[in-house]
Amino acid sequence: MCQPDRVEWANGSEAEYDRLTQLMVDTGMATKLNEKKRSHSYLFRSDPSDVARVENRTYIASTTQEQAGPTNNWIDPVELKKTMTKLYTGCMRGRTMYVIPFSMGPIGSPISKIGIEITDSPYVTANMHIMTRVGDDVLEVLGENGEFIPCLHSVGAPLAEGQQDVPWPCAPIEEKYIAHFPEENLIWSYGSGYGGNALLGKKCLALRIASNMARREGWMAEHMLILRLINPEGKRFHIAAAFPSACGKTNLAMLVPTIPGWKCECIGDDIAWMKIGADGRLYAINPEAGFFGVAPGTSMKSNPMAMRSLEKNSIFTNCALTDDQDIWWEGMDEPCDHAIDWKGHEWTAESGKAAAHPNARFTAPAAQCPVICEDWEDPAGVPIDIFVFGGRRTRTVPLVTQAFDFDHGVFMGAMAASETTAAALDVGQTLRRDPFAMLPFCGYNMADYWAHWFAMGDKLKDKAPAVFYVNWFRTSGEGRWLWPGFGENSRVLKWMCQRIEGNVGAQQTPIGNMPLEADFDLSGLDLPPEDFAELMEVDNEAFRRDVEDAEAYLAKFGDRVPPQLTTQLEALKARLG
Ligand code: OXD
Ligand code: MN
Repeated sequence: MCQPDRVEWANGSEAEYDRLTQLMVDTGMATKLNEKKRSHSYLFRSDPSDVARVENRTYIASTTQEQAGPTNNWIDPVELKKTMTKLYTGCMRGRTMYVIPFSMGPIGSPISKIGIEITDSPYVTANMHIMTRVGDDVLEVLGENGEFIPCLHSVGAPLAEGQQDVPWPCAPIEEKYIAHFPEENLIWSYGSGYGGNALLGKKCLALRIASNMARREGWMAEHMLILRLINPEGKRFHIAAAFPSACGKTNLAMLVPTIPGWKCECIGDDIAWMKIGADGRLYAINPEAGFFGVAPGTSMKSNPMAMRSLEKNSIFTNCALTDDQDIWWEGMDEPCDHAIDWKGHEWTAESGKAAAHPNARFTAPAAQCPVICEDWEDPAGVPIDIFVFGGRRTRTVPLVTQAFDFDHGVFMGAMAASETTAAALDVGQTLRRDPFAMLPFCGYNMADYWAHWFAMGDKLKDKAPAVFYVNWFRTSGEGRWLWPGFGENSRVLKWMCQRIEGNVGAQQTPIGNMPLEADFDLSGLDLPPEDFAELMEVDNEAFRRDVEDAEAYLAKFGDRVPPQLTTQLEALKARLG
Protein backbone atom coordinates (compact mmCIF):
# COMPACT_ATOMS: atom_id res chain seq x y z
CA MET A 1 0.00 0.00 0.00
CA CYS A 2 2.68 2.52 0.94
CA GLN A 3 5.01 1.62 -1.98
CA PRO A 4 8.35 2.54 -0.42
CA ASP A 5 11.48 2.44 -2.56
CA ARG A 6 13.28 0.32 0.05
CA VAL A 7 12.43 -1.62 3.21
CA GLU A 8 14.83 -1.83 6.16
CA TRP A 9 14.39 -3.80 9.36
CA ALA A 10 15.58 -1.89 12.41
CA ASN A 11 17.73 -3.94 14.75
CA GLY A 12 18.32 -1.26 17.39
CA SER A 13 22.11 -1.39 17.11
CA GLU A 14 24.42 1.55 17.63
CA ALA A 15 25.75 1.06 14.09
CA GLU A 16 22.22 1.48 12.77
CA TYR A 17 21.68 4.62 14.87
CA ASP A 18 24.95 6.08 13.61
CA ARG A 19 24.14 5.28 10.01
CA LEU A 20 20.68 6.88 10.26
CA THR A 21 21.88 10.01 12.04
CA GLN A 22 24.71 10.40 9.49
CA LEU A 23 22.18 10.03 6.69
CA MET A 24 20.08 12.80 8.24
CA VAL A 25 23.12 15.06 8.67
CA ASP A 26 23.97 14.46 5.00
CA THR A 27 20.47 15.33 3.83
CA GLY A 28 20.34 18.49 5.96
CA MET A 29 17.66 17.24 8.35
CA ALA A 30 19.99 17.04 11.37
CA THR A 31 22.86 19.07 12.75
CA LYS A 32 25.55 17.21 14.64
CA LEU A 33 26.31 19.04 17.88
CA ASN A 34 29.77 19.88 19.18
CA GLU A 35 31.29 16.49 20.03
CA LYS A 36 33.25 17.94 22.96
CA LYS A 37 30.22 19.60 24.51
CA ARG A 38 27.47 17.12 23.69
CA SER A 39 28.84 13.91 22.38
CA HIS A 40 26.91 11.78 19.89
CA SER A 41 23.96 14.24 19.86
CA TYR A 42 21.89 15.88 17.13
CA LEU A 43 19.59 18.85 16.64
CA PHE A 44 16.50 18.76 14.42
CA ARG A 45 14.24 21.59 13.34
CA SER A 46 10.70 20.59 12.49
CA ASP A 47 8.47 22.27 9.98
CA PRO A 48 6.93 25.28 11.82
CA SER A 49 3.49 23.69 11.38
CA ASP A 50 4.53 20.40 13.00
CA VAL A 51 5.64 21.27 16.52
CA ALA A 52 3.32 19.45 18.92
CA ARG A 53 0.59 16.86 19.31
CA VAL A 54 -2.55 17.69 17.31
CA GLU A 55 -5.53 16.87 19.49
CA ASN A 56 -8.18 17.85 16.97
CA ARG A 57 -6.61 15.43 14.42
CA THR A 58 -6.40 12.58 16.96
CA TYR A 59 -9.16 9.96 16.63
CA ILE A 60 -10.54 7.05 18.58
CA ALA A 61 -12.21 4.99 15.88
CA SER A 62 -14.17 2.51 17.97
CA THR A 63 -17.24 0.83 16.48
CA THR A 64 -19.60 3.27 18.16
CA GLN A 65 -19.20 6.92 19.12
CA GLU A 66 -20.35 6.15 22.68
CA GLN A 67 -17.34 3.89 23.16
CA ALA A 68 -15.05 6.84 22.37
CA GLY A 69 -17.13 9.20 24.51
CA PRO A 70 -17.59 12.96 24.45
CA THR A 71 -13.94 13.84 25.13
CA ASN A 72 -12.53 12.03 22.08
CA ASN A 73 -12.81 12.72 18.36
CA TRP A 74 -14.59 9.85 16.71
CA ILE A 75 -14.93 8.70 13.10
CA ASP A 76 -16.49 5.46 11.99
CA PRO A 77 -13.57 3.04 11.64
CA VAL A 78 -14.63 1.79 8.21
CA GLU A 79 -14.86 5.33 6.88
CA LEU A 80 -11.57 6.37 8.49
CA LYS A 81 -9.75 3.38 7.07
CA LYS A 82 -11.07 4.23 3.64
CA THR A 83 -9.86 7.84 3.91
CA MET A 84 -6.51 6.85 5.32
CA THR A 85 -5.95 4.01 2.86
CA LYS A 86 -6.27 6.58 0.09
CA LEU A 87 -3.70 8.77 1.80
CA TYR A 88 -1.37 5.86 2.53
CA THR A 89 -1.47 4.54 -1.01
CA GLY A 90 1.89 5.45 -2.51
CA CYS A 91 2.74 7.67 0.47
CA MET A 92 6.26 6.27 0.90
CA ARG A 93 7.30 6.62 -2.74
CA GLY A 94 10.89 7.80 -2.96
CA ARG A 95 11.44 6.92 0.71
CA THR A 96 12.70 4.04 2.85
CA MET A 97 10.25 2.10 4.97
CA TYR A 98 11.70 1.20 8.38
CA VAL A 99 10.19 -1.74 10.22
CA ILE A 100 10.79 -1.27 13.95
CA PRO A 101 10.09 -4.13 16.36
CA PHE A 102 9.95 -2.62 19.87
CA SER A 103 9.05 -3.57 23.40
CA MET A 104 7.22 -1.25 25.77
CA GLY A 105 8.61 -2.33 29.11
CA PRO A 106 11.59 -4.60 29.75
CA ILE A 107 11.82 -7.26 27.03
CA GLY A 108 9.98 -10.34 28.21
CA SER A 109 8.35 -8.79 31.34
CA PRO A 110 4.79 -10.04 31.97
CA ILE A 111 3.61 -6.41 32.01
CA SER A 112 5.40 -5.48 28.74
CA LYS A 113 3.82 -5.31 25.28
CA ILE A 114 5.39 -5.59 21.85
CA GLY A 115 4.69 -3.20 19.00
CA ILE A 116 5.88 -3.05 15.41
CA GLU A 117 6.11 0.46 14.01
CA ILE A 118 6.35 0.87 10.26
CA THR A 119 7.54 4.37 9.38
CA ASP A 120 9.14 6.32 6.56
CA SER A 121 10.92 8.65 8.99
CA PRO A 122 14.55 8.00 9.95
CA TYR A 123 14.03 10.64 12.69
CA VAL A 124 11.27 8.50 14.18
CA THR A 125 13.46 5.40 13.92
CA ALA A 126 16.35 7.11 15.76
CA ASN A 127 14.01 8.42 18.46
CA MET A 128 12.43 4.98 18.87
CA HIS A 129 15.92 3.62 19.60
CA ILE A 130 16.02 5.90 22.65
CA MET A 131 12.39 5.87 23.76
CA THR A 132 11.73 2.12 23.47
CA ARG A 133 13.64 -1.14 23.38
CA VAL A 134 14.21 -1.89 19.70
CA GLY A 135 15.81 -4.97 18.24
CA ASP A 136 16.03 -8.55 17.16
CA ASP A 137 15.49 -9.82 20.72
CA VAL A 138 11.97 -8.39 20.49
CA LEU A 139 11.35 -10.57 17.45
CA GLU A 140 12.68 -13.56 19.35
CA VAL A 141 10.16 -13.00 22.17
CA LEU A 142 7.46 -12.55 19.56
CA GLY A 143 8.31 -15.87 17.92
CA GLU A 144 6.14 -17.17 15.10
CA ASN A 145 2.77 -16.10 16.36
CA GLY A 146 3.17 -13.86 19.41
CA GLU A 147 0.85 -10.89 19.96
CA PHE A 148 1.94 -7.41 18.83
CA ILE A 149 0.39 -4.01 18.30
CA PRO A 150 0.70 -2.88 14.68
CA CYS A 151 1.63 0.81 14.36
CA LEU A 152 1.69 2.34 10.90
CA HIS A 153 3.24 5.78 10.46
CA SER A 154 4.01 7.97 7.50
CA VAL A 155 5.05 11.60 7.33
CA GLY A 156 2.70 11.78 4.36
CA ALA A 157 5.05 13.35 1.84
CA PRO A 158 5.85 11.01 -1.07
CA LEU A 159 8.67 12.09 -3.37
CA ALA A 160 8.22 12.11 -7.11
CA GLU A 161 11.06 10.90 -9.32
CA GLY A 162 13.98 13.33 -8.87
CA GLN A 163 12.07 15.54 -6.38
CA GLN A 164 14.30 17.21 -3.78
CA ASP A 165 13.27 16.35 -0.18
CA VAL A 166 12.71 19.06 2.45
CA PRO A 167 14.45 18.95 5.86
CA TRP A 168 11.22 18.05 7.69
CA PRO A 169 8.61 16.40 5.46
CA CYS A 170 5.02 16.35 6.74
CA ALA A 171 1.47 16.76 5.44
CA PRO A 172 -0.80 19.79 5.84
CA ILE A 173 -2.93 19.85 8.99
CA GLU A 174 -6.15 18.76 7.29
CA GLU A 175 -4.43 15.60 6.05
CA LYS A 176 -2.98 14.69 9.45
CA TYR A 177 -4.66 11.76 11.19
CA ILE A 178 -3.52 10.20 14.46
CA ALA A 179 -5.90 7.26 14.47
CA HIS A 180 -6.57 4.48 16.95
CA PHE A 181 -8.72 1.41 16.34
CA PRO A 182 -9.05 0.12 19.90
CA GLU A 183 -11.01 -3.06 19.11
CA GLU A 184 -8.15 -4.19 16.86
CA ASN A 185 -5.28 -2.76 18.96
CA LEU A 186 -4.29 -0.90 15.81
CA ILE A 187 -2.61 2.48 15.30
CA TRP A 188 -2.51 4.44 12.03
CA SER A 189 -0.74 7.79 12.04
CA TYR A 190 -0.37 9.97 8.98
CA GLY A 191 1.08 13.36 8.20
CA SER A 192 3.11 14.41 11.24
CA GLY A 193 6.72 13.61 12.14
CA TYR A 194 6.56 15.05 15.65
CA GLY A 195 6.75 13.46 19.09
CA GLY A 196 3.53 11.96 20.33
CA ASN A 197 2.06 11.99 16.80
CA ALA A 198 4.87 9.87 15.37
CA LEU A 199 6.70 7.96 18.11
CA LEU A 200 3.78 5.57 18.30
CA GLY A 201 4.98 3.59 21.33
CA LYS A 202 4.36 6.56 23.59
CA LYS A 203 0.95 8.22 23.65
CA CYS A 204 -0.73 6.07 20.99
CA LEU A 205 0.31 2.62 22.22
CA ALA A 206 1.29 3.06 25.88
CA LEU A 207 -1.73 5.23 26.71
CA ARG A 208 -4.57 5.22 24.17
CA ILE A 209 -4.42 1.59 23.07
CA ALA A 210 -3.03 0.33 26.40
CA SER A 211 -5.83 2.05 28.37
CA ASN A 212 -8.29 -0.07 26.37
CA MET A 213 -6.29 -3.25 26.93
CA ALA A 214 -5.91 -2.40 30.61
CA ARG A 215 -9.64 -1.99 31.04
CA ARG A 216 -10.34 -5.29 29.31
CA GLU A 217 -7.61 -7.12 31.21
CA GLY A 218 -7.99 -5.47 34.66
CA TRP A 219 -4.87 -3.32 34.93
CA MET A 220 -4.02 0.38 34.51
CA ALA A 221 -2.19 2.43 31.86
CA GLU A 222 -1.69 5.93 33.21
CA HIS A 223 -0.07 9.27 32.33
CA MET A 224 2.10 9.14 35.43
CA LEU A 225 5.68 9.53 36.54
CA ILE A 226 7.02 6.94 38.96
CA LEU A 227 9.52 7.78 41.68
CA ARG A 228 11.05 6.19 44.74
CA LEU A 229 11.47 8.34 47.83
CA ILE A 230 13.77 7.09 50.59
CA ASN A 231 13.48 8.57 54.08
CA PRO A 232 16.45 9.09 56.44
CA GLU A 233 15.76 5.67 58.03
CA GLY A 234 16.10 4.02 54.60
CA LYS A 235 12.40 3.26 54.19
CA ARG A 236 11.23 3.35 50.57
CA PHE A 237 8.02 4.88 49.28
CA HIS A 238 6.88 4.57 45.68
CA ILE A 239 4.87 7.42 44.25
CA ALA A 240 3.01 7.60 40.93
CA ALA A 241 1.88 11.07 39.94
CA ALA A 242 -0.34 12.32 37.12
CA PHE A 243 -0.07 15.89 35.87
CA PRO A 244 -1.09 17.27 32.50
CA SER A 245 1.59 17.74 29.82
CA ALA A 246 4.22 20.36 30.62
CA CYS A 247 3.27 20.72 34.31
CA GLY A 248 6.57 19.43 35.71
CA LYS A 249 6.27 15.61 35.69
CA THR A 250 9.87 15.27 34.51
CA ASN A 251 11.05 17.70 37.20
CA LEU A 252 9.24 15.84 39.96
CA ALA A 253 10.38 12.45 38.65
CA MET A 254 14.04 13.51 39.06
CA LEU A 255 13.60 15.67 42.13
CA VAL A 256 16.62 16.40 44.30
CA PRO A 257 15.18 16.75 47.82
CA THR A 258 16.19 19.86 49.74
CA ILE A 259 15.33 18.28 53.09
CA PRO A 260 18.28 16.57 54.78
CA GLY A 261 18.47 12.80 54.68
CA TRP A 262 15.79 12.22 52.03
CA LYS A 263 16.66 10.72 48.66
CA CYS A 264 14.72 10.46 45.44
CA GLU A 265 15.21 8.02 42.56
CA CYS A 266 13.51 8.05 39.19
CA ILE A 267 11.71 5.13 37.56
CA GLY A 268 9.80 6.96 34.85
CA ASP A 269 8.71 10.47 33.93
CA ASP A 270 5.58 10.07 31.78
CA ILE A 271 3.80 6.72 31.74
CA ALA A 272 3.05 4.00 34.30
CA TRP A 273 1.63 0.55 33.60
CA MET A 274 0.29 -1.02 36.77
CA LYS A 275 -0.96 -4.48 37.68
CA ILE A 276 -2.12 -6.01 40.92
CA GLY A 277 0.58 -8.37 42.20
CA ALA A 278 0.28 -11.68 44.06
CA ASP A 279 0.34 -9.79 47.38
CA GLY A 280 -2.66 -7.69 46.36
CA ARG A 281 -0.67 -4.48 45.96
CA LEU A 282 -0.40 -2.42 42.80
CA TYR A 283 2.92 -2.79 40.92
CA ALA A 284 4.14 -0.27 38.35
CA ILE A 285 6.61 -0.36 35.49
CA ASN A 286 7.76 2.42 33.19
CA PRO A 287 7.08 1.10 29.68
CA GLU A 288 9.48 3.59 28.12
CA ALA A 289 13.28 3.55 27.87
CA GLY A 290 13.90 7.27 27.48
CA PHE A 291 12.68 10.75 28.31
CA PHE A 292 10.96 12.93 25.73
CA GLY A 293 10.97 16.05 27.84
CA VAL A 294 9.99 19.68 27.34
CA ALA A 295 13.29 21.57 26.99
CA PRO A 296 12.49 25.22 27.77
CA GLY A 297 12.66 25.87 31.50
CA THR A 298 14.88 22.85 32.10
CA SER A 299 18.08 24.00 33.82
CA MET A 300 20.63 22.99 36.44
CA LYS A 301 18.43 24.87 38.88
CA SER A 302 15.05 23.44 37.92
CA ASN A 303 16.14 19.91 37.00
CA PRO A 304 19.87 19.12 37.29
CA MET A 305 19.25 15.39 36.81
CA ALA A 306 17.52 15.97 33.48
CA MET A 307 20.36 18.27 32.39
CA ARG A 308 22.84 15.55 33.19
CA SER A 309 20.71 12.92 31.43
CA LEU A 310 21.03 14.83 28.15
CA GLU A 311 24.76 15.52 28.19
CA LYS A 312 25.33 12.96 25.44
CA ASN A 313 23.60 10.44 23.13
CA SER A 314 20.56 12.72 22.89
CA ILE A 315 18.29 14.15 20.23
CA PHE A 316 17.06 17.74 20.41
CA THR A 317 14.10 19.05 18.46
CA ASN A 318 13.30 22.73 17.93
CA CYS A 319 15.95 23.98 20.35
CA ALA A 320 18.27 26.86 19.43
CA LEU A 321 21.79 26.23 18.12
CA THR A 322 24.59 28.25 19.77
CA ASP A 323 27.65 29.66 18.01
CA ASP A 324 29.73 26.77 19.38
CA GLN A 325 27.30 24.16 17.99
CA ASP A 326 25.57 23.35 21.26
CA ILE A 327 21.88 23.66 22.11
CA TRP A 328 20.16 26.40 24.08
CA TRP A 329 16.66 27.24 25.21
CA GLU A 330 14.85 29.79 27.29
CA GLY A 331 15.37 29.21 31.01
CA MET A 332 18.73 27.46 30.63
CA ASP A 333 21.26 28.49 33.27
CA GLU A 334 23.58 30.67 31.13
CA PRO A 335 22.05 33.43 29.04
CA CYS A 336 22.69 33.38 25.31
CA ASP A 337 23.26 36.47 23.15
CA HIS A 338 23.34 34.98 19.69
CA ALA A 339 22.08 31.71 18.19
CA ILE A 340 20.24 30.13 15.30
CA ASP A 341 16.63 29.86 16.42
CA TRP A 342 14.32 26.87 16.05
CA LYS A 343 13.22 28.06 12.64
CA GLY A 344 16.84 28.17 11.42
CA HIS A 345 17.09 31.96 11.50
CA GLU A 346 19.70 34.24 13.05
CA TRP A 347 18.60 35.18 16.55
CA THR A 348 19.79 37.68 19.13
CA ALA A 349 18.67 38.12 22.71
CA GLU A 350 17.50 41.66 21.86
CA SER A 351 15.00 40.35 19.31
CA GLY A 352 12.48 39.69 22.09
CA LYS A 353 11.50 36.43 20.35
CA ALA A 354 11.92 32.92 21.74
CA ALA A 355 14.98 31.11 20.36
CA ALA A 356 13.56 27.66 21.13
CA HIS A 357 9.96 26.66 20.48
CA PRO A 358 8.01 26.50 23.80
CA ASN A 359 7.41 22.79 23.09
CA ALA A 360 11.02 22.10 22.05
CA ARG A 361 12.04 18.66 23.28
CA PHE A 362 14.98 16.52 24.28
CA THR A 363 15.07 12.77 23.75
CA ALA A 364 17.48 11.18 26.23
CA PRO A 365 18.13 7.59 27.35
CA ALA A 366 16.63 6.98 30.81
CA ALA A 367 19.71 4.98 31.77
CA GLN A 368 21.74 8.20 31.60
CA CYS A 369 19.79 9.79 34.45
CA PRO A 370 22.13 9.95 37.46
CA VAL A 371 19.23 9.17 39.82
CA ILE A 372 17.59 6.40 37.81
CA CYS A 373 16.70 3.52 40.17
CA GLU A 374 19.18 0.70 40.00
CA ASP A 375 16.25 -1.68 39.47
CA TRP A 376 14.16 0.56 37.18
CA GLU A 377 13.96 -2.27 34.65
CA ASP A 378 12.86 -4.91 37.16
CA PRO A 379 10.14 -6.80 35.24
CA ALA A 380 8.11 -7.10 38.45
CA GLY A 381 7.80 -3.30 38.87
CA VAL A 382 7.58 -1.37 42.14
CA PRO A 383 4.67 -1.37 44.65
CA ILE A 384 2.85 1.97 44.58
CA ASP A 385 2.15 3.55 48.00
CA ILE A 386 0.93 6.94 46.91
CA PHE A 387 -0.95 8.44 43.97
CA VAL A 388 -0.61 12.16 43.36
CA PHE A 389 -2.86 14.18 41.07
CA GLY A 390 -2.63 17.83 40.19
CA GLY A 391 -2.54 20.53 37.61
CA ARG A 392 -1.50 24.08 37.01
CA ARG A 393 -3.86 26.37 38.97
CA THR A 394 -2.81 29.91 39.74
CA ARG A 395 -5.82 30.31 42.05
CA THR A 396 -8.14 28.36 44.37
CA VAL A 397 -6.36 25.00 44.73
CA PRO A 398 -4.14 24.58 47.84
CA LEU A 399 -0.60 23.20 47.87
CA VAL A 400 -1.62 19.76 49.11
CA THR A 401 -4.77 17.90 50.12
CA GLN A 402 -5.19 14.25 51.04
CA ALA A 403 -8.24 12.32 49.92
CA PHE A 404 -10.41 10.87 52.74
CA ASP A 405 -10.28 7.46 51.04
CA PHE A 406 -9.61 5.88 47.64
CA ASP A 407 -13.01 6.71 46.14
CA HIS A 408 -12.62 10.32 47.20
CA GLY A 409 -9.17 10.21 45.54
CA VAL A 410 -10.72 8.91 42.32
CA PHE A 411 -13.15 11.82 42.49
CA MET A 412 -10.22 14.25 42.90
CA GLY A 413 -8.41 12.73 39.92
CA ALA A 414 -11.56 12.72 37.81
CA MET A 415 -12.26 16.38 38.51
CA ALA A 416 -8.68 17.60 37.97
CA ALA A 417 -8.35 20.77 35.93
CA SER A 418 -5.36 22.68 34.65
CA GLU A 419 -4.38 25.83 32.84
CA THR A 420 -3.22 24.82 29.37
CA THR A 421 0.39 24.72 28.08
CA ALA A 422 2.29 24.43 24.80
CA ALA A 423 2.40 20.61 24.60
CA ALA A 424 -0.59 20.51 22.29
CA LEU A 425 -0.94 22.83 19.35
CA ASP A 426 -4.60 23.52 19.38
CA VAL A 427 -6.19 23.70 22.81
CA GLY A 428 -6.09 27.44 23.59
CA GLN A 429 -4.93 29.10 26.79
CA THR A 430 -7.70 28.38 29.25
CA LEU A 431 -8.60 26.21 32.22
CA ARG A 432 -9.58 22.77 31.08
CA ARG A 433 -10.75 19.69 32.94
CA ASP A 434 -8.11 17.05 32.46
CA PRO A 435 -9.20 13.95 34.40
CA PHE A 436 -6.18 12.03 35.68
CA ALA A 437 -4.15 14.06 33.12
CA MET A 438 -5.62 11.59 30.60
CA LEU A 439 -7.92 13.90 28.62
CA PRO A 440 -5.86 13.60 25.40
CA PHE A 441 -4.78 10.03 26.11
CA CYS A 442 -7.74 7.99 27.34
CA GLY A 443 -8.62 5.67 24.46
CA TYR A 444 -12.27 5.13 25.40
CA ASN A 445 -15.24 6.79 27.08
CA MET A 446 -13.91 8.85 29.99
CA ALA A 447 -16.90 7.92 32.16
CA ASP A 448 -16.11 4.21 31.69
CA TYR A 449 -12.50 5.03 32.57
CA TRP A 450 -13.65 6.56 35.88
CA ALA A 451 -15.66 3.40 36.51
CA HIS A 452 -12.50 1.38 35.87
CA TRP A 453 -10.66 3.42 38.50
CA PHE A 454 -13.41 2.73 41.06
CA ALA A 455 -13.34 -0.96 40.11
CA MET A 456 -9.57 -1.10 40.64
CA GLY A 457 -10.11 0.48 44.08
CA ASP A 458 -12.68 -2.21 44.89
CA LYS A 459 -10.14 -4.89 43.98
CA LEU A 460 -7.27 -3.28 45.87
CA LYS A 461 -9.35 -2.64 49.01
CA ASP A 462 -7.08 -1.70 51.92
CA LYS A 463 -4.00 -2.21 49.73
CA ALA A 464 -5.00 0.73 47.53
CA PRO A 465 -2.47 3.59 47.44
CA ALA A 466 -3.21 6.74 49.44
CA VAL A 467 -4.27 9.64 47.21
CA PHE A 468 -3.16 13.28 47.34
CA TYR A 469 -3.85 16.34 45.22
CA VAL A 470 -1.17 19.01 44.77
CA ASN A 471 -0.80 22.40 43.15
CA TRP A 472 2.71 23.85 42.85
CA PHE A 473 1.47 26.82 40.85
CA ARG A 474 -0.66 28.94 43.20
CA THR A 475 0.06 32.66 43.00
CA SER A 476 -0.60 35.62 45.27
CA GLY A 477 -3.06 38.37 44.33
CA GLU A 478 -0.19 40.18 42.56
CA GLY A 479 0.70 37.10 40.52
CA ARG A 480 3.81 36.05 42.47
CA TRP A 481 4.45 32.27 42.87
CA LEU A 482 3.71 31.40 46.49
CA TRP A 483 5.62 28.13 46.52
CA PRO A 484 9.27 27.75 45.40
CA GLY A 485 8.64 24.32 43.83
CA PHE A 486 11.31 22.04 42.32
CA GLY A 487 13.47 20.41 45.04
CA GLU A 488 11.33 22.04 47.75
CA ASN A 489 8.44 19.85 46.62
CA SER A 490 10.20 17.16 48.67
CA ARG A 491 8.62 18.82 51.73
CA VAL A 492 5.19 18.02 50.37
CA LEU A 493 6.20 14.44 49.55
CA LYS A 494 7.63 14.06 53.07
CA TRP A 495 4.29 15.05 54.55
CA MET A 496 2.56 12.45 52.37
CA CYS A 497 4.94 9.74 53.59
CA GLN A 498 4.43 10.79 57.19
CA ARG A 499 0.69 10.65 56.70
CA ILE A 500 0.70 7.11 55.38
CA GLU A 501 3.07 6.10 58.17
CA GLY A 502 0.56 7.56 60.63
CA ASN A 503 3.19 9.92 62.07
CA VAL A 504 1.33 13.17 61.60
CA GLY A 505 -2.24 14.30 62.00
CA ALA A 506 -4.27 16.43 59.64
CA GLN A 507 -6.80 19.14 59.57
CA GLN A 508 -10.09 18.09 58.06
CA THR A 509 -11.49 20.54 55.51
CA PRO A 510 -14.44 20.18 53.12
CA ILE A 511 -12.07 19.26 50.27
CA GLY A 512 -9.87 16.79 52.13
CA ASN A 513 -7.27 16.41 54.85
CA MET A 514 -4.64 19.11 55.00
CA PRO A 515 -1.38 19.57 56.92
CA LEU A 516 -1.30 20.99 60.40
CA GLU A 517 1.22 23.82 60.19
CA ALA A 518 3.35 22.38 63.01
CA ASP A 519 3.81 19.08 61.11
CA PHE A 520 4.81 20.52 57.77
CA ASP A 521 8.60 20.75 57.38
CA LEU A 522 9.47 24.34 56.45
CA SER A 523 12.87 24.31 58.19
CA GLY A 524 15.55 26.18 56.28
CA LEU A 525 12.99 27.64 53.89
CA ASP A 526 12.44 31.34 53.87
CA LEU A 527 8.69 31.22 53.42
CA PRO A 528 6.68 34.02 55.06
CA PRO A 529 3.90 32.58 57.28
CA GLU A 530 1.30 34.58 55.38
CA ASP A 531 2.41 32.87 52.14
CA PHE A 532 2.03 29.46 53.77
CA ALA A 533 -1.43 30.44 54.97
CA GLU A 534 -2.38 31.55 51.46
CA LEU A 535 -0.97 28.35 49.94
CA MET A 536 -3.15 26.27 52.23
CA GLU A 537 -6.23 28.45 52.10
CA VAL A 538 -9.50 26.76 51.20
CA ASP A 539 -12.02 29.20 49.81
CA ASN A 540 -15.37 27.42 50.14
CA GLU A 541 -17.05 29.89 47.84
CA ALA A 542 -14.51 29.23 45.06
CA PHE A 543 -14.98 25.49 45.52
CA ARG A 544 -18.76 25.85 45.35
CA ARG A 545 -18.25 27.49 41.93
CA ASP A 546 -15.92 24.65 41.01
CA VAL A 547 -18.62 22.12 41.94
CA GLU A 548 -21.11 23.91 39.68
CA ASP A 549 -18.60 23.71 36.85
CA ALA A 550 -17.97 20.02 37.64
CA GLU A 551 -21.70 19.30 37.47
CA ALA A 552 -21.96 20.96 34.08
CA TYR A 553 -18.94 18.95 32.94
CA LEU A 554 -20.37 15.65 34.19
CA ALA A 555 -23.64 16.31 32.42
CA LYS A 556 -21.79 15.70 29.12
CA PHE A 557 -21.37 12.07 30.08
CA GLY A 558 -25.07 11.48 30.80
CA ASP A 559 -25.97 8.29 32.63
CA ARG A 560 -22.54 6.75 32.03
CA VAL A 561 -21.16 8.69 35.02
CA PRO A 562 -20.40 6.04 37.65
CA PRO A 563 -22.68 6.31 40.71
CA GLN A 564 -19.63 6.50 43.01
CA LEU A 565 -18.63 9.75 41.33
CA THR A 566 -22.06 11.29 41.88
CA THR A 567 -21.95 10.16 45.51
CA GLN A 568 -18.59 11.90 45.94
CA LEU A 569 -19.87 15.07 44.32
CA GLU A 570 -22.94 15.16 46.56
CA ALA A 571 -20.78 14.55 49.62
CA LEU A 572 -18.48 17.43 48.67
CA LYS A 573 -21.47 19.71 48.16
CA ALA A 574 -22.76 18.80 51.60
CA ARG A 575 -19.36 19.46 53.21
CA LEU A 576 -19.07 22.84 51.50
CA GLY A 577 -22.52 23.75 52.80
C1 OXD B 1 4.22 14.38 26.40
C2 OXD B 1 2.93 15.04 26.58
O1 OXD B 1 4.86 14.58 25.35
O2 OXD B 1 2.26 14.76 27.58
O3 OXD B 1 4.62 13.66 27.31
O4 OXD B 1 2.54 15.88 25.75
MN1 MN C 1 3.13 13.26 28.78
